Amino acid sequence: MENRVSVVIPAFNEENAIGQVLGDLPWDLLSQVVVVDNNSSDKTQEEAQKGGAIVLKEHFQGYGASCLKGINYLLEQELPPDIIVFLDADYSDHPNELPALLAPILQDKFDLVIGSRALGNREKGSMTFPQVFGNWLATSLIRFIYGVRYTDLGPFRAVKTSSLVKLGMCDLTYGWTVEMQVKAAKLGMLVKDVPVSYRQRIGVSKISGTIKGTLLAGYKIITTIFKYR
Ligand SMILES: Nc1nc2c(ncn2[C@@H]2O[C@H](COP(=O)(O)OP(=O)(O)O)[C@@H](O)[C@H]2O)c(=O)[nH]1
Ligand SMILES: [Mg+2]
Repeated sequence: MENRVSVVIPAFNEENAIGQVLGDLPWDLLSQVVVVDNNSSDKTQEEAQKGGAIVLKEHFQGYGASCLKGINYLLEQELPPDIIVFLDADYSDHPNELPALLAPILQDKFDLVIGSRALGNREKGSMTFPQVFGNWLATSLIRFIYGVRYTDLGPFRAVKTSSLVKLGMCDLTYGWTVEMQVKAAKLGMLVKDVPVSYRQRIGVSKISGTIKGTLLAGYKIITTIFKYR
């Protein structure tokens, strides 16, 4: 397999973080880096352009909608990537750990590799208690219902493009990450968790840092697990 790798980064008001995320990516391994700006009211778009990314705009407010926008753009290219990597725009993930996510796909033919914060080094305060508990609950339910062991629903992940297309992703908001994992489990794809580091974000959290975001995300994640069983 050739290894053209592209990156999709959904971003909503991350002007102080996105430049650092882009700066730490291993660009020599990548063909295209796409930042999907989701109605940011700050300078996210300008900072992403300065950092060398292709910037797309998604008007429907949602994490999944933004990821889908990035995927569709990459699929329309003359030479679409073989692998697509997703990560967050808040500098919580460590972009220089990207090669560890690629290795299982390149060497061992895995379809989907999840960067697991549960297996890796988590900076104190980088995840809230509901987030840690929610990930444990969600991964336990997935193990029980689908028989596949995941340790996290983390945002930093790599997937073979051909497998991603087979998943037919459709969640437009918070169910995005778990939808990918349960569909991969259901289809019997080869999936693997690898440890990744996680640190306190730059700027303010829009999801886990708010009660509304936590409740909406938790509800969406649990209902998504049951939806595809
Ligand atoms: N596209 C898009 N991205 C979002 C939205 N809300 C948050 N994000 C991005 O999703 C990532 C995770 O959001 P964050 O606020 O850090 O949530 P947390 O990690 O759960 O605390 C960050 O890169 C955000 O910029 C949204 O409505 N649309
Ligand atoms: Mg975050």
